[in-house]
Amino acid sequence: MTARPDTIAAIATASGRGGIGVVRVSGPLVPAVALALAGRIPAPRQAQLARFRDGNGAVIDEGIVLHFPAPHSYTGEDVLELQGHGGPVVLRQVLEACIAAGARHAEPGEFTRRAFLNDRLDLAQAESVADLIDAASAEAARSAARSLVGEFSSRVMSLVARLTEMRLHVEACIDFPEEEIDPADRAWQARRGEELRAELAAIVSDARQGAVLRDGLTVVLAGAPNVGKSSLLNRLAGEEVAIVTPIPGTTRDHVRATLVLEGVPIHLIDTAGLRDAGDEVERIGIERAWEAIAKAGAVMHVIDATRPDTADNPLLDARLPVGAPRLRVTNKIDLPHPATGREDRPGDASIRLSARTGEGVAALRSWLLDVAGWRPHGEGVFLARERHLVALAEASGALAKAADGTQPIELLAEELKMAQQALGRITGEVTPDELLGQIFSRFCIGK
Ligand SMILES: Nc1nc2c(ncn2[C@@H]2O[C@H](COP(=O)(O)OP(=O)(O)OP(=O)(O)O)[C@@H](O)[C@H]2O)c(=O)[nH]1
Ligand SMILES: [Mg+2]
Repeated sequence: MTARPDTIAAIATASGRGGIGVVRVSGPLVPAVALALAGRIPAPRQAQLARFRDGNGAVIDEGIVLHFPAPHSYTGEDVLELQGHGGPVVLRQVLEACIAAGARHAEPGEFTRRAFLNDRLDLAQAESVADLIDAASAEAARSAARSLVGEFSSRVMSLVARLTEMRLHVEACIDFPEEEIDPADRAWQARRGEELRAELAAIVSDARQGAVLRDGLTVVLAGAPNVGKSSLLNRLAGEEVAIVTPIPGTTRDHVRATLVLEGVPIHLIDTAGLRDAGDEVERIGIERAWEAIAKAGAVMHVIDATRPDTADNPLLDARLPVGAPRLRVTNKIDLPHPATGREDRPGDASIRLSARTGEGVAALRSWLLDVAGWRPHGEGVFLARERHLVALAEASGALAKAADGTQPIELLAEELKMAQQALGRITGEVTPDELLGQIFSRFCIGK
């Protein structure tokens, strides 16, 4: 037996003054609250004009009442909306009248938590409610809306369904000694494992872009001393955040600036020029530069067009985080420079610009937006969270082991189970014994 939930109430609109303001109430006492404030229980889902009264019968406001009986409401419980005038004092009085009628103040997120507990939303959808409200750009809002209507969840769940099917197949083979398992079965499993891995990789890529829309992208400016990293940072930031001098080794500590492009936060980190020499302070600065590079979401390798020797840095190539996009930025093209083209390399994104004149910087901004996952009319990107990425990575690690194809079938079964559990955490499902039921219903006959 679960305890009967209590009734919660809160001002649902933003604080401050506005044309209208809404107090929302959810729980079993909704009819009593409606009677106390509006003098009647409004017909379901019909806007009705009413005077809102406090406990002494004094009129607080006049507005619209809306009643959504359970379970067809946001929370799945009885819900009452009191839409009055949007002044902070009047809204507080309406809220206090609801409390006097038996409701209590809602905690942050409590309406949405109830929606999840009552299966109105899954976990990923519930999270996207907050993301939609917090969205800093139209693109982030669109991505959150896609998660809210369940696009992210349904892709995860369709993957879980296919994973379940594969698990059934594998579990059915487990009762047999290894040598008696039909090689065709093993081949089917290997194929299916590969398909699932590819689908998971596609989801990971969309989710990763979505996470960048939400949290921003960290981009490190790296390269030899004096190539113009700090000048480029200043140019992008639109202000003199970093010291610029003709002396190689000017920058030691990181200099940070956040740039907001189309609502997407880009966190830029300018670092010390990479070289062997230097005093103690510079050496520490360079060590820190390597640390920043190792953690970067993307790296700009800045090259001096007049000094082709700055184009090569095998160490930089080796120490880039795997999967982090890298851009070769050839700077100082306003100066006479040899036309070697050595700074460009096939397969690498590259841009030629001048931090001094600003030529080519627009192309750099579009590269940053592109790498951050911003699309003009973005399709398919989900506003994922770190938690989703961790779960997806875990599932993908387990599937990679499962797809190996050589391991004993018991281990394969175990890896698949782990992959499924990791994915189930995204939508908040807890379905441990569900699989057993399916096995019995589908495989117990004769096998
Ligand atoms: N002509 C020209 N000069 C530039 C350009 N960008 C930077 N410079 C000059 O190059 C010198 C070095 O610039 P910085 O921005 O300090 O270079 P850095 O890469 O940050 O150097 P360190 O911090 O020492 O690693 C300065 O004298 C700048 O004025 C450019 O696009 N054109
Ligand atoms: Mg510098």
